[in-house]
Amino acid sequence: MQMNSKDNNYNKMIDKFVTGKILVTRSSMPSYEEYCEEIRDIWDTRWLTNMGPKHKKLQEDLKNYLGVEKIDLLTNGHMALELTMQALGLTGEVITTPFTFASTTHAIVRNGLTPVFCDIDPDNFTIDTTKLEALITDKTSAIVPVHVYGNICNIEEIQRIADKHGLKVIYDAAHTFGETYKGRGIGSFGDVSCFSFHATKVFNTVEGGAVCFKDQAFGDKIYDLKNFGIHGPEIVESVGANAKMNEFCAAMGICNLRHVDEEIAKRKAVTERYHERLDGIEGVKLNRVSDDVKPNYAYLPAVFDEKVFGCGRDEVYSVLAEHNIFARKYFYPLTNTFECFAGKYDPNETPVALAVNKAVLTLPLYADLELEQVDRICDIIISCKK
Ligand code: T4K
Repeated sequence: MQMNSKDNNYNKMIDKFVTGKILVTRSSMPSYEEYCEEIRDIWDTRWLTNMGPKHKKLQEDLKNYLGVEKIDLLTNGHMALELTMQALGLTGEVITTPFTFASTTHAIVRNGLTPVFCDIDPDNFTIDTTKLEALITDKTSAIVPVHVYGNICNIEEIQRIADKHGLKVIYDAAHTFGETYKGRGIGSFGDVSCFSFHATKVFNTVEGGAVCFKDQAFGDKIYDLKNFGIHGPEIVESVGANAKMNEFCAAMGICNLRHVDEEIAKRKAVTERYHERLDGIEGVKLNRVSDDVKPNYAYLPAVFDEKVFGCGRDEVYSVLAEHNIFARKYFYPLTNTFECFAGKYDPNETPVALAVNKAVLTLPLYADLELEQVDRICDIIISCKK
C-alpha cells in the first residue's frame, strides 16, 4: 500500500508519542467495534450533548458502581473540584496539600480562595491530620484532602476535625475510581468527592469527571453551574458555566465500565510483579495500600532513598529514559513551588512533602503492560543500585 504525505506525517506524530516507548500509563479502551456499536444510535438521534440518554445511563451505572447516593457528571475532574467549591460558597482559606496535581490548588485559587498548605504523611502521602488542626483559623471554610495515588486519607480524623470546627470536606478523589474504604464506596465520604475520568485514569471517558454528594440542594447548584443556570427554554435562574459531559464521552464511559474490573485485575498483576521484583531491594520503597482499602492499582510510586540505594530519583528517571522508559515524577514540583505562585508560599512549611517530591518516581503501570516489560523496568532500576 502506498502511503501519502498526510499518512506519513501522522505516522511521524504517532512515532513521537508512543512507538518503542513505555510511558507511565496507557489509556484503557474498549474494542473499536464495541465503541462504534455504542455510538451508532447517536447518528440516529443526532443527540450529541446536553444530558442525553448516554449521559443519563452512565450517571446511573456509575452511581451503582461507585456505591454513592448521588452523582453528577462533568467535563473533567478539574471542573468537578472548581464548581464544587463555588457551589458550596466557600470563603477565605481552604486547607489542602501541595503534593498533588496542579488542579487541586488551581481550583482553590480560581475560586478566589487562599490555599493553606498542610504537610503530608510520610507513609501514604495524604494530608497529615496531626498537623491539620493547627492550620485552622477563623477564616478557614473547608478542607480539601487528596486521596493521592489511590491512598485513602485519614477519613475519620478529618471528619472529626471538620465537625468540630464547622468545616466542609471536599475530597479530591481523582485517583480512587472504584475504591472502597471499610467496604464503603470512597465517593460517599465527606460533603463531596470529586472524581476524574481523564484518559490517563483507571476508568476514563476520554475527558470527564464527577461529583458525588448527599445533599440535593448542592446537586441543584452544581447542575446550574454546569448548564448556565438554565431551567427551561425561557428560564435562566442563575449565572452558570458550561461543564456538561457530551454523549461521545459518556459512550466511552459506558463501554469502559463494562471492562473496568478486568482492567483493575490486570493492573493488580502488574503491581504484584513490581513488588516481587523490587521489595527487599534496599533503598527502594514501593507504595502499599492499607488493608481497609479495596485498591484500584491506579499508580505505583516508588521512593528512592539516595543514601541507601546509592542513586537518586532523578538519576533513576534518566537511566530509564535512556532505555525509552518514561516514568513520571508525580508529584514534582509541589504546587506551593509553582512559578505562578512565586513568593506566595513557603514550601519549607511542608518539609515532608518537600522531601518526598524529590525522591518519588511513579513507575509505568497500565492494564496491558506485559510482565516481561515490568521485569525489564525492574532490571534497569536494580542496575542503578550502587
Ligand atoms: N486532581 C488530581 C489529584 C489529579 O491527578 C487530576 C488529574 C485532577 C485533579 C484533574 O482531573 P482532570 O481535570 O484532568 O480530569 C495527567 C492527566 O492529564 C491528569 O488528568 C492527571 N490528573 C495527571 C496526574 O496526569 P499529565 O500532564 O501527566 O498528562 P500527559 O499528557 O503527560 O500524559 C501522561 C501519560 O499518559 C502519557 O505519557 C501517556 C499517557 N496518555 C496520555 C494521554 C493524554 C495516554 O495513554 N493517552 C492519552 O490520551 O497529566
